[in-house]
Amino acid sequence: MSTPTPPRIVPARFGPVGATSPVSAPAAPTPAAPARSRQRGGPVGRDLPKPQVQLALPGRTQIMGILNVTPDSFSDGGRYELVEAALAHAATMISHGADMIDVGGESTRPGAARVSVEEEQRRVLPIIRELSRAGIAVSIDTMNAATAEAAALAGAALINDVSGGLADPDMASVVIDTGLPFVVMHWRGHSVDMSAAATYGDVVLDVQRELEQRAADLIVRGVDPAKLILDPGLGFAKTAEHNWKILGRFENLTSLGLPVLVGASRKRFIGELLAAGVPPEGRDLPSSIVAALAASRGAWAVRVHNVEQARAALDVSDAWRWGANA
Ligand code: PMM
Repeated sequence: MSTPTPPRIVPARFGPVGATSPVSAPAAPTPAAPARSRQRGGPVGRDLPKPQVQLALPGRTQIMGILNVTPDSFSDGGRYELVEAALAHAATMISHGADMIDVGGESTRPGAARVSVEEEQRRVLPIIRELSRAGIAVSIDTMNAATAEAAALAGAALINDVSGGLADPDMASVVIDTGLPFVVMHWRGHSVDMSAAATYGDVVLDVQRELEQRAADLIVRGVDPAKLILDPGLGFAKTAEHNWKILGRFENLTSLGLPVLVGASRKRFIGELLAAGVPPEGRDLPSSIVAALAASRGAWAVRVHNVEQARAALDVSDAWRWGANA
């Protein structure tokens, strides 16, 4: 007779770490069951209610799985160009515990050239349509207001703009009109020339101040503050030293009172910790450790390539926090 496996202790719900966010007010909806417990047969299926993104901080850091539909992405370039392959990869990330899938059609790697809005939409819209039809929360990674708007119509649940609305003057209106949550990333210019903008006094205070200013500008334009998410933009006009300083003083970001998203996965500054010649996948373990550390300091979500590993790392961090609050 086989012995039943004891249930895993999964902290269901506990208080947020660090500053209380205005979007984590009691009225916030109860967080959904962890995505890993949702069994899905695949992204193509029956229509489900329009998926939404949880902005509350339930003490469980969420995972944004990266789906770059770009031929030149440094980490998975060219492999997921076909819609079917992209959908299959998204389904795998969901089964591994992703809470949402971040779909991007334009590479923002250092030095990358821009693609046309038409090409960007050709890459991302069919995927967004299929994923959201299947009830999967999709984030659209774009700097173009027209793409954000089209993605919202296709079912996207969040707009992730690495320029925080600076690249396209129409982005704020789209955010207001769609009512979707909006990621405001710290940004100082397009990829081709961003390394020249990596000059700071105190990088932590400068990034904090510039993000705060960006959020204030959007709020003045009419964006609902409860829809804003901040992101330090690791690697965007930042050296490895800048990135580590920002992570090391993470409370400067959470103290602004908005959810914070962290995108460290497989970035160059992670690779610099490793021996020369290690492939992008070799960056997953250190990336997952960064994810767990960011979670332990109150990150709302992490943007990652290897969802399975990040989920395990976050489970440890979440359980640790649960233990501290039990
Ligand atoms: N990084 C990249 C693309 N999109 N979005 C947010 N919000 N934060 C990031 O750090 C971020 C992003 C570039 O990384 P990739 O080429 O691995 O997607």
